[in-house]
Amino acid sequence: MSFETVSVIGLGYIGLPTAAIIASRGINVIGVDVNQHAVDTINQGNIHIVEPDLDIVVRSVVQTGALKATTIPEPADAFMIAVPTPFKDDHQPDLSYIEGAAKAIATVLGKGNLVVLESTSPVGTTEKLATWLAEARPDLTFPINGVENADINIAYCPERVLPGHVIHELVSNDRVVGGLTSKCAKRAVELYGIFVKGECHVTNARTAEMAKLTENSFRDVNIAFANELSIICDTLKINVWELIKLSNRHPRVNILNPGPGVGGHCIAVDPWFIVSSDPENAKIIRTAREVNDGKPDYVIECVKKAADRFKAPVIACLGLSFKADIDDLRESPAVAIVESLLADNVGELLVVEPNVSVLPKSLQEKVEKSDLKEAMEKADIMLLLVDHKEFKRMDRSLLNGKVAIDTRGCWL
Ligand code: SAJ
Repeated sequence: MSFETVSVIGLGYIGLPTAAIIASRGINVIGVDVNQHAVDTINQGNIHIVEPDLDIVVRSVVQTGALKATTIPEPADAFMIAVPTPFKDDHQPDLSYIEGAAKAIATVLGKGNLVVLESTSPVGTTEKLATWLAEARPDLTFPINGVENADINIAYCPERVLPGHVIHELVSNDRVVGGLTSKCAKRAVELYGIFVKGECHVTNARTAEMAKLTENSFRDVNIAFANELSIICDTLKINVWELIKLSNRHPRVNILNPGPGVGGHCIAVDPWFIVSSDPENAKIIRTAREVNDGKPDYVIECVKKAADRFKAPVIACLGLSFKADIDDLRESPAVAIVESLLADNVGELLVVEPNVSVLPKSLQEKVEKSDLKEAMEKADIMLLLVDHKEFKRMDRSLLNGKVAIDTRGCWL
């Protein structure tokens, strides 16, 4: 049976591109989001997030009528859930958005439907999703407690796309598809066959959930290794960037880059889902999180030491986003560092961020946004926080006579 109508629940950084790509393959797509502004923006053919080329795809599928956004779920052949899974204050996962999505779609579920969870989730969440749906719809059968041929198929298929490359990676990346039964997985592979050119690797839901957490934790641990090395190298007066470059010439060594800390809504969050599942045994994964979360404090101390050398230090903070050449400030270590320098009155701050038009609220009243030229002229200390292209290609001779603190290894 083919999929005539697909519904995507959650129209954010993952859901909207997924909905638009599926619609571009001639499928009728209903996008659902609780945010009325997002729904209205999309229905006008526009987008409420920043992602290269997404606007073109959305505009075209809205114009042809293939994609429609709404706040109220409607019946469909398949439902893909792409809602946020943040953590709470104690690093415990917050599954309330998934539970909310389950309750919303339960009302319109019909026999033969497929439900796929894409949100990054702790192991066991797909089983919970099945239970929430079953509680809401006692008239249907679900693939739980060994039921093989249930009315509803349920699978987990984590998103894996890199922000900034989403449109390309959505199609080209391999996918891991974990079914609650093998029939569920088979049906999900058919769904992804509509738009994925990469391979779909089939497993069970728990393994697929863990695969996603493992991928991001692997990256976090590797970055923590690099961040720890960067601090040790400062003590030993060694250039960590040169060291890593040389070490990576070994055929089996591939160390990632140190930085001011790890940001974004994925790598800095997902490892905690493993820690919360097995706190006693998740030692390296927890320590990596702590090392990366501690790096901003180390950078702040370095700036304070440098500032002590000046009577009235002027500090240019270059970059605010969580990584290069994007406008996303979520969980950004650069923002945390600037906030802390401001709170501690370390000096006069000049903040340069070419990718945003206004500074975040936490900074707005305390500091003006500067441009690079002005910052270069006035600053005693140049603090590079994000490796944006504008900073990488800047004339190094302009740094002469200034203290340069380069957290990204751009000005070697
Ligand atoms: N970072 C470093 N050093 C590095 C690489 C990254 O300090 O060598 C920092 C970045 O500056 C940033 C943070 O880590 O602050 C995260 O950036 P990222 O580029 O590593 O990852 P994300 O969060 O943009 O996307 C990741 C990707 N996961 C992996 O590469 C394993 C992406 O494929 C996932 O889909 C995404 O998480 C997600 O949504 O989970």
